[in-house]
Amino acid sequence: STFYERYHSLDDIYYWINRTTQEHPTTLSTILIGSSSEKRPLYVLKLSLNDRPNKKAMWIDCGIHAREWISPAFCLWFVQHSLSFYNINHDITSILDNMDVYILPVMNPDGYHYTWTTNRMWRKNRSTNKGSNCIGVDLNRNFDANWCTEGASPEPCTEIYCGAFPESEPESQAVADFLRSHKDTVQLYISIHSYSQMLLFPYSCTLEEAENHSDLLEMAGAAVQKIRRYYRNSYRYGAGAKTIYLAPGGSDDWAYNLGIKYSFTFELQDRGRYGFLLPPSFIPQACNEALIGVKTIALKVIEKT
Ligand code: 0X9
Ligand code: ZN
Repeated sequence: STFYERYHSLDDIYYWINRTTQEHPTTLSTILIGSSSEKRPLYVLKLSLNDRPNKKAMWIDCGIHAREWISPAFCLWFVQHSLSFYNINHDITSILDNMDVYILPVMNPDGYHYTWTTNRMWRKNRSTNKGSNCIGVDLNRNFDANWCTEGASPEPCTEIYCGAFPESEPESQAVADFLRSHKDTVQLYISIHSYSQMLLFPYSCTLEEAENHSDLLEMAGAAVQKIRRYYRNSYRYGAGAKTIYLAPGGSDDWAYNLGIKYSFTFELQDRGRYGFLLPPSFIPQACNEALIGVKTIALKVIEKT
């Protein structure tokens, strides 16, 4: 199997970021956006194939949740696909002609490392909590979107602990700071998770409909239909709160409220047979499904704007 058909340790991913940036100095650059609570660097890759005035951008983050290994695997897959198929594949070419892409391969490096060394099923980051012996905050409950209301927990020992206050964690703060400072160019926000095969959009933090709900629904529907046609695999789609559960403090809702009106969360394979322990042999199809979904949505954003 190739490099992209395997899961990689955090050190391997850091090495890959370094080497891939060096091999593509004109198109790929590394931006240090902050560091984790255990002081690991948070690197964003910027894919920029040309210099157009007023060029827009999209953001993709992977690895918010430590145990969802298919997620960082997708970010690497996406970069590799972009570098290999620009000017070969029509869709990726038009996307990269019109947009820069910011990719955060591992938002939660401490948790990811911990799943490789100590506890494969760890979800949260690895920060210590004042007044508790329990470790970690759920980074996808730590953003400032109806923070710590129903669907999150103020109890540090739970898997959905929201943290002491919004953006209390260096990982969520680094992402929020970066997006705040790039909100005039970033038109599309995508967050990659697993598992359950869903394509979600705002809101997850309230049962209310987003202002452009019908747009988001149509885009998600088109993406899911393409995945079904090409790979014979089905994904459910809809507003998060009504499709899975109420879950406040998520990055997608926060990015949406910041003004990034196209905001999606993918839940990749599978539907529960292997769950987070998805075997490496499933990586190619799982990533290609997400790739076709991301492309469909990105092309629609370009069309609309
Ligand atoms: O609960 C989550 O954070 C995500 N599901 S997961 O099984 N990967 O943990 C869903 C996130 C949907 N979006 C928001 N809740 N904002
Ligand atoms: Zn997740």
